[in-house]
Amino acid sequence: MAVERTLSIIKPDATRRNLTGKIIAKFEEAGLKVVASRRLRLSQADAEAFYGVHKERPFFKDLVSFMISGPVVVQVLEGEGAIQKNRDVMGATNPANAAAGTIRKEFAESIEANSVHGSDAPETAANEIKFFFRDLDIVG
Ligand code: IDP
Ligand code: MG
Repeated sequence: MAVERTLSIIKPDATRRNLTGKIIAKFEEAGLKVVASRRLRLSQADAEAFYGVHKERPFFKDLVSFMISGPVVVQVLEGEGAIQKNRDVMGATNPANAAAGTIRKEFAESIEANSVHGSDAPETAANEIKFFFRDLDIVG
């Protein structure tokens, strides 16, 4: 399988509970390598643009409010099949449905405050990485 890059976001519910290191350890244990990392606070415009694909969904407004409620850690993860591997480590969107050992099963508070974001396909991964990082900021 090819080496890929994917975008991860450690969400405000997780930074608030000081879980950044525990979550990064899960990525590293799965064979994913952090090749770029930055802590920041999203503006409302940033969050609306990033989640633009969901703007017609009933949860959009709440999701944006949640994502700007505290700092996030945006990261590029690299590895064999990184996009799917990251999704596997994250677990299902709703922690009630997430498999044992996944980040969302262990750490998520709710279907909204579910601790991590991960790109879902090669094209979204490329676009989401570009949203936060310049090529120069990514060092494999
Ligand atoms: P994903 O993060 O597992 O890819 P998406 O369907 O892309 O899930 O949804 C994006 C984010 O929107 C979720 O991670 C979660 O924070 C939030 N979300 C998704 N579905 C719901 C819902 O039914 N209620 C509240 N928030 C939701
Ligand atoms: Mg998604």
